Amino acid sequence: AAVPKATIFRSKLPDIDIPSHMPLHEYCFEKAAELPDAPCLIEAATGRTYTFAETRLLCRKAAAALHGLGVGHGDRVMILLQNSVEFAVAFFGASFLGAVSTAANPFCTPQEIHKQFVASGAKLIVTQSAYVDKLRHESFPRIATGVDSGSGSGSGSETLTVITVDDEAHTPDGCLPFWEIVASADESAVPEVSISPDDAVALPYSSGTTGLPKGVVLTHRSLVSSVAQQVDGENPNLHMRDGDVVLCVLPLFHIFSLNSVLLCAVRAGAAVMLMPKFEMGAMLEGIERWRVTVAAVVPPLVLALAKNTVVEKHDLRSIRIVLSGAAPLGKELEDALRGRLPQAIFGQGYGMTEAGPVLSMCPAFAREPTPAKSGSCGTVVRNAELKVVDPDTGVSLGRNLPGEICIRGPQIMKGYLNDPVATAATIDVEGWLHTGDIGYVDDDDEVFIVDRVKELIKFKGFQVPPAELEALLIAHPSIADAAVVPQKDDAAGEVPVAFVVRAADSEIAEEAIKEFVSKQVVFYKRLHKVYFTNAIPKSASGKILRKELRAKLASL
Ligand code: AYL
Repeated sequence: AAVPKATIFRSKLPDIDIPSHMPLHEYCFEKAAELPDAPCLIEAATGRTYTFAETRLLCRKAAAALHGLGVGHGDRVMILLQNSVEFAVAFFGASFLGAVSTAANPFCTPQEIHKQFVASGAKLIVTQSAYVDKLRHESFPRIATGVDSGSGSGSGSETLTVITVDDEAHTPDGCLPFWEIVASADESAVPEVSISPDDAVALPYSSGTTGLPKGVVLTHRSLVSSVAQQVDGENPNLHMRDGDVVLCVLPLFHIFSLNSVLLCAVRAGAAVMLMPKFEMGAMLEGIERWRVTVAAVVPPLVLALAKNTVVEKHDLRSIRIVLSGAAPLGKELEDALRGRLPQAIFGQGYGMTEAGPVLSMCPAFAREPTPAKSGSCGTVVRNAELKVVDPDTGVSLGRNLPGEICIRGPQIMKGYLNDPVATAATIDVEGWLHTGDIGYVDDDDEVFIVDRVKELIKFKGFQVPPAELEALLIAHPSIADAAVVPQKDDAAGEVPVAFVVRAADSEIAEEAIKEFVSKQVVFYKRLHKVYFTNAIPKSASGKILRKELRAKLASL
């Protein structure tokens, strides 16, 4: 019998030419030549501002400095920083060399950072002095001293090269001062590297649809394509331009902010207003002071903006676009924010690290906007194909029928680092990436996400991989078996909770288990509740039946 043809959804915007032959830094800084004196990076708190010409020069100097430390084409650099000028400079600096940035949350525990450090094969770490103690944990190689640091020692050798971005006076023992090595570097010493579009440039970690966090190989082609799909063309889907000021309060170590804020803004010639962390008062002051025009947010931030009364004390009328993404957002909240910021266009983007990351974007953000409904995640980006399949049979579904969302296009990841099995389970032989999200496309081509079939738990947009917590739990001698599932939460969207089977004769208490986990993980992975049970429901092949546990939770 003939295979029925798949229903493929495309953008209403025409395809564009994507310059995917260009390395990411060249592509992003293309406008810099036209706008040398326009602001590129603004540090909100201090007002320290770098123009496009200054930013590009700093990035090239950083590239020269990294090169002097032995970083070359294909090498990995770990960035362990809050949002800062230095984050952007280190990222682009590595790109100039054909090197790859792997960024991690500096609030992670030493064990968590170490796992990513080892898995990524990072050659050096750029961080703040406040986090250096984490790198002195026994699992890491000894931090190189000033004498043996410049030798280009790789991750296989016994010493670790650490660059700290703080004032020289505060450079911790053995670490290299970022600004000193960047200032003294000669930008003309950046080697000529021939970068292929298929070379990696970013290596974020994500657990995808199952299991532990894995390195997501995003190439120059992936990120150039994804940024182009958003901000390029005569009628860009996400209209940003010079004169815009883009709020960068979401962490750059997460792909949402890295891609849709930093990379898109630089490409479009807009300024990036950097804030090291989310603090309501400081954020509102920053928006007011720097006349922010585009704000990228996550649902908990939408909640704060919609409900917090201090918002009324600030003039936020400069904002023309509010982009929410990374987690589901209810229609009520969306409408509440619209009431607060009536002049702004409010909409969502839907992304997944592995997908490059953006799958769909609100069409009302376009230069020639078309309306979008409350609660929708917008329409599929241009130069890409989206389909919805029955999660059990794989059969393609038509409009208004919920199923697993799949995406195909030049923007998706090359694969997981050193993990062909996980890659093949996510990207099929026809090139479709399976998201593990359940959604449908309506009569107006708008994408609605209704559920998630993958294990992933999202706490305020942060990834909480259940498999990671389960591995920790079953390592405890008093625990025989465990499963971690999401529980709905008003403030965080979802929180991780555990079902635990105590070991024979053990009477371990809920608090002890929570504490045991808390000590080993970053704050958003902490367990909010432990339910003791006699057995974890599993399939014949041993897979945890998470659906059953979620149902059990709902009935508790
Ligand atoms: P990861 N609505 C519902 N769920 C969402 C949405 C949304 N708008 N966006 C992301 N998710 C969920 O890898 C969904 O389950 O990347 C998805 O598979 O940390 C998962 O989060 C992926 O989580 C943008 C807009 C990037 C969004 C993003 C999301 C990056 C999150 C760029 O412009």
